[in-house]
Amino acid sequence: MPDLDFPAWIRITHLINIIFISFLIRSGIEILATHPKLYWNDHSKPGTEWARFTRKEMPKDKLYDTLDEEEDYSSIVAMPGHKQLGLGRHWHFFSVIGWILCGLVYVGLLFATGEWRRFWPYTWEVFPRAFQDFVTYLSFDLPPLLPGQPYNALQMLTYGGVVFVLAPFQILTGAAQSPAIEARFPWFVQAFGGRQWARSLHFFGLLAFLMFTVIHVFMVVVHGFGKEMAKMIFGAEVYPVTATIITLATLVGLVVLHVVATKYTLAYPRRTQQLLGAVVMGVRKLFLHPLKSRQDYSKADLTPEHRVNGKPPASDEYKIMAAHNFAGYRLEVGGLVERPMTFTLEDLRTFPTKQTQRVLHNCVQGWSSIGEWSGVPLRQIVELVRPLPGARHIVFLTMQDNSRDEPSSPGEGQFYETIDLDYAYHPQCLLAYEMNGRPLPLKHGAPLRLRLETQVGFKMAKWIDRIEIVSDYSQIGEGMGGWREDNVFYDRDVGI
Ligand SMILES: Nc1nc2c(c(=O)[nH]1)N[C@H]1C(S)=C(S)[C@@H](COP(=O)(O)O)O[C@H]1N2
Ligand SMILES: [Mo]
Repeated sequence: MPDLDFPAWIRITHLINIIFISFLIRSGIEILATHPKLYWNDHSKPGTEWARFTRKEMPKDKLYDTLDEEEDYSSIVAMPGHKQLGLGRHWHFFSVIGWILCGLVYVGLLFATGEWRRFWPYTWEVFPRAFQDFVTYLSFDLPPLLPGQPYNALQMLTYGGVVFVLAPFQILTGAAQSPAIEARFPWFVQAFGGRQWARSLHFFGLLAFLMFTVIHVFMVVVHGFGKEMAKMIFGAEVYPVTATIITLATLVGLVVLHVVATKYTLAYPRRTQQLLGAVVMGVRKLFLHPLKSRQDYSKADLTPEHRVNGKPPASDEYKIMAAHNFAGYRLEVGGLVERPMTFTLEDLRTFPTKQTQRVLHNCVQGWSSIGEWSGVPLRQIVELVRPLPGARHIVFLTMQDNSRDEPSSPGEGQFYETIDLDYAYHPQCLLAYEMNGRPLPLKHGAPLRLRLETQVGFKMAKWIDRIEIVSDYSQIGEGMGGWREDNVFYDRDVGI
């Protein structure tokens, strides 16, 4: 058996890994900031969080939404910081794609070259040895390497654990937070104990990575900084002084990269959204877009107080219509269709098919709730109006004007969202007029809202008054495909 060493590909992937991991950590903290509370229950019931990273107290006596709970974290810990969830998500998903690719190359080469044996506890002896090594470190001594191995027993188990346990764990708990994956494979999220368990466990994964990094760097210093860095840079214990200089220069480079990326992101949010979005969108279209929802939670699973996001329309017109149980409501469906149509709420309620679904709702901010929604499958409306050739997207225009209804929000104007036309043919894509067996409450979107269970919550427009089928959305609003995409730089096809 040849002695294991530090070939160039191990050294290079190690460096690339540091770059992506550091962006994953900061952007992950940005995502946490938008709902800085962790739960062990899928209802995300206010007050039941087991951890909170905010001092804000929410009012008990008036309607607030979860955007009011968002925290503004500094750019020093969060990427990019300052309540930029959309941009933080772009960085998180962009980095995770890079990180997984780098990890696949690394693991592939480990197995192709036999270097995987550096992590394989080839005898049971390794476990008691690792404990001895631990005691040795505690007595300020350095444990011996395993024979023919680059590591001592404790290093072997720790590094092996990070590569083969912690990294996959973090990928799986991340995937378990994707509405598309949860909707298609409900057992998968349940295997983790539910959506909020997955989120909490993902947070523990973050802590584990942070702890590992701190101890790892500390141990490199204990073992002899120059010598250890030489192994990471040159693959052998040579030129410790040069290695130290290169390391320090690399660290400065890493900090500069973070500072430049952060400043660029905050200065050019639209460019960042477009650049990173182009990469992330391709991957999501490939893996998440085709997944179809198959959820069927039980009545007992329903959330007693489904959480809320977005403030109801405050116009007199809406209030009067609501006071009359929406008798005057008209849903217009038009655009690039053969037969534009108008529906009253009564038309929708007496539609031949009424579909009911009990499903998990995932807000982009991280909270979840389980609700029962009933209404007309969107497919049926689309089939009635008959899209013309070239029709590709559906636009949902709502009665909510954010300049008026949510003046504290960073954007203005009418709330709208667009989805790809093929989503209308997904099994649990619904125009809902009922929730939990009752007419849709005002705060949940009365009289009509969209349910598209493989997507994050913000796509599911509430208070819909017009549906338009179009070939292209670039002329609508800022052209990014929705109010949140336009104003807070979210991504458009959000299966995660
Ligand atoms: N018109 C409109 N629809 C909207 C929103 C909004 O602000 N305005 N918020 C979205 C977001 S971010 C979420 S999470 C869901 C919340 O749905 P719920 O309040 O019924 O839980 O509605 C979505 N639909
Ligand atoms: Mo949301």
